[in-house]
Formats: sequence, structure tokens, C-alpha cells
Amino acid sequence: MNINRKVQTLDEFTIQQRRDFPQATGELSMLLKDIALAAKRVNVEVNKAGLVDILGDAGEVNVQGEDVKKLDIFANNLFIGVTRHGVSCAGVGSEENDDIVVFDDPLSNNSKYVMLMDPLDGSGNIDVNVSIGTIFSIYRRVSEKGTPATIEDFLQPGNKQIAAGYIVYGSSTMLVYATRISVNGFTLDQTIGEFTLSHPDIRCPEEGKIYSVNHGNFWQFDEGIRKYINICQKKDKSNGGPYNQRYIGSMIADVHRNLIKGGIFMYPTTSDKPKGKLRLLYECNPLAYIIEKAGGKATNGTERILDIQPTELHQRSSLFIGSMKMMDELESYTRKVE
Ligand code: P6P
Repeated sequence: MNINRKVQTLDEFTIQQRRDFPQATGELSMLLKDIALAAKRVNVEVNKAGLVDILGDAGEVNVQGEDVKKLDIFANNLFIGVTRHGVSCAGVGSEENDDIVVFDDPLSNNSKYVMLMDPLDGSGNIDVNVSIGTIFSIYRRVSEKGTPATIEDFLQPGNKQIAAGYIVYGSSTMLVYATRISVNGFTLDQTIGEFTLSHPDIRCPEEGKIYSVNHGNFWQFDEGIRKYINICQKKDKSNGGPYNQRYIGSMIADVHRNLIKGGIFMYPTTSDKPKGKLRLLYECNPLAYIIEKAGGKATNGTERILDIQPTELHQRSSLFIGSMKMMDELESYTRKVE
């Protein structure tokens, strides 16, 4: 059997990237390895979710007041377990945990990084077999090494992220992550159980023809956003259209498609969510970091997502994210109305 050595695994890629940073300790590579390991286990459960009694509500409600699916709990426990027993992470902030999870053991207290995550975004779609995802965000801790991680390690603005990424459990399972160098995509090769480089140096097209928004909330949006959506609907061949409206209801799937093909995803504030629905620390910030590293843009409607100074672990934000020129056109309508 010919072994295709052109394939580069995630581990090989991160080791090769370390050569660009002689001072690197390898802790980030190890943390990404831990994340990939947990993702492979989640992937197994996601793929068989329809076969075992892992579907349906776990009868619990999370800090967001949302019904927690059993797969949420499984994924959350897995990512926390793998990072706790790794050598690179001092603690985790998770959508599923009210407070930060501080690992507080000698090895973890000497670790360089902390991680924020949404262990299974879009989990409301688990029972209907729609793509779902894990989102993660990595920061260098600001508290003293050798001591337990503190909340200040997690309440850093998104522009301090060291790396950010997501795993999309879809028609194939992909891990996409960004560092300050580039954004790269790895597809899980089930035959060898490895994430292999499939999308090197991802760039978000500066133009797109896809806009993603929940039209059901249309009349709750500010006037400038409604104007922009009307413009999207009127696009034709003469002005960069026609556009397609695509909204999966699983942000990772929508943002991943728009990252690759070009497009804009919008989750504005609504009357019942005046601060927005999406969470700043473990949804907006990591996706904003990725899209900017790929040449796109992300704001909350008025300011750059990555410049927002967080005050609470689970604080929410509106999110506008995607192709640079589409974001600029949106802002030309939201600015006019200010
Ligand atoms: P709505 C899933 O719960 C999620 O957080 C995102 O993945 C998704 O884009 C959004 O909410 C969907 O929200 O209000 O349009 O159903």
C-alpha cells in the first residue's frame, strides 16, 4: 500500500510552525494536540448520536438558561478533562460552567495558557443532524505562573488571543485554527485518525454573495441593518449579486462556509436580546480573530470585536462578521443612521 507522505498531520504542522519561533516551548503545540484529541472523541459520539441514548435533553439548564443536551455535557467534560491532564493549560472558561474551571495542581499552575470554549455550539441542532461545532480561544495567562489561574486571565480583550479555532462536525470533521501567522484547516482522516492539512493559509474572499441572518427577527433590527438586508435582497448582476440568503442556525457552519466562500453573518441585538445573543469570550472573539487573520472583519455594529474589554465571563454581544467589502457596505448603512 502506498503511504501518501504528502499528507501533513496537525502535529507535524505545529512542530514545523514552531521552527519560526525558536523561543517557543511547545506548550501551544501540546494544547492544540490535546484539543484535537478531545475533538476526535466528540466526533465519534456526534457521528453515532442517532444510535445511542445520547440524544435529547439532559434535563438540565445551563448558565444561559438553555436546555442542555447530553452531548453538550459529554463534550464539555471531555475538553476539560483532556486540557486538565495536559501540560499547557491552567484552566478553562466554558459556556457550560457558571464559573471558570481552575485546574490548581502544580503542573497546571505552571502552564502558560488558559482556554475559553463553547464545547458544542448549535447543540439545538443535534437531534436533527445539522452540523455543530466546538469553538476555542487561547490566551497567555496574566496571573503569576506557579499560582492558580484567576478570572483576570479570562477577561482579556480578544486582541490578546494567542490562537483561536473551531471544529465543525459536518459532512466531514474539520479543525480550523488561527495564530498570528495564518489560518489553516485540517480535515479528519478517519482511516488514520489524524487531522490532516487540507486548507492551508485560508483567506476570506473580500467579496461574497451570501448573507446569513435570522429573517424572523427582521423587524427587531435597527433601521440601518434592515436597509442593508434590503440592499442584499436587491443585488443583481450589475452590482455584485445576486446574493443568496443562507442561515443554518448553527453559527460555526454559517461562519465556516462564509470564511471559505465569502459572505457575511449577522446576529444583531433584538428586543428580547438587547445585548445580543452570542457570547463575546468564547464565540465572538475566537471567530473574530480567525476572520481577521484571514483578511475579513468583525464588529459588534459599532466597534471591533477584538477591542472590546470584557467585564463578565458570559457576557453577550451582537456580531457582524465576514468579507471585508461586505462589512464595509453594511457599515455604510449603519453609520448613516447613527
Ligand atoms: P437563532 C446556536 O444556539 C447559536 O448560538 C448559533 O450557533 C446560531 O447561529 C444562533 O444561536 C441561532 O440563533 O436565534 O437564529 O435561532
